[in-house]
Amino acid sequence: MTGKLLSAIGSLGAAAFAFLPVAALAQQQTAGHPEPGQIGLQPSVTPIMDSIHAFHNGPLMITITLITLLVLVLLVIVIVRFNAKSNPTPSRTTHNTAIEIVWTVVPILILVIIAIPSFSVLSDQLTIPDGERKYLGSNIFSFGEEEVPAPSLTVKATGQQWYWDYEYVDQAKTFSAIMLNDAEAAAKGQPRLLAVNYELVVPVNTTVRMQVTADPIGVIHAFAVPSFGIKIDAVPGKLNETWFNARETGIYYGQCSELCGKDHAFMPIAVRVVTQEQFDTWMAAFEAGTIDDANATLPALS
Ligand SMILES: [Cu+2]
Repeated sequence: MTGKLLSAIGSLGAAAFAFLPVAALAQQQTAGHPEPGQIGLQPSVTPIMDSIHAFHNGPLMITITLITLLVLVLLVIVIVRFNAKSNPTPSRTTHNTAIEIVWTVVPILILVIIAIPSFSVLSDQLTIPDGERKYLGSNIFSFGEEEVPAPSLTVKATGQQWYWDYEYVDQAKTFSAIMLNDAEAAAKGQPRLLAVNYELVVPVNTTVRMQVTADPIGVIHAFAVPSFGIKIDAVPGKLNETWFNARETGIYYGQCSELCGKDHAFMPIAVRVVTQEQFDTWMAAFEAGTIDDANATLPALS
């Protein structure tokens, strides 16, 4: 008896936990990396991540909440009305055509309703802006209302075992980004397991065409930066493309998001968004010298 009571309390507790994310939606973070105790998504600085926030906090959260409530109510009814004591002679029903149709059709309808904004966001992510096409932004049920300029910078990221190579394609400048150890990251004032020796530097409010591939004799990786709403596979021999346009300066971190081998967890992505003037100075110094010369033109991080 006590066991039954405990498991009933456990079910209620689990149901209550399911609603915690709703309470967390209000919280706002500014860092471009995960923070201790964080529950919600990382804050957005691009139109695509605006769409993902709106999709997650809107249709998805409402659907999940309603389904969880329905299942909770059904469970409580079963516990109260159909336990061995209050229902000693169970029904022998095996089929009920009406309810079987309902529990097949309703989930299909729910999936179709979720799929419409989901596919629209996916199409936005994978269509490089041409200056004409309008993007959803935070209004995922619009037919596109946000204008995005065509890309004026092309960056290629190549997944290596286990770090990232970057190339400014039009400037023909390349560098490798290697993760810093804990002491080096702390000295730089950057988060451990995310800080790298050289960040990818891009200008703010600029559409960046992001080309992603992997070492031809290597393995599959994935290039992901949560604050930008970017996640795309890095496949040997294939050039995948996505884009971002960050509206705030700062450092935004991501990680390889495809299990790729022993150091999969240790090939972080760090993108430093700077002003256009800072970027121009940085790129001029890079073209004239080394990446160290270029980074010397930027304010120190720590
Ligand atoms: Cu990887």
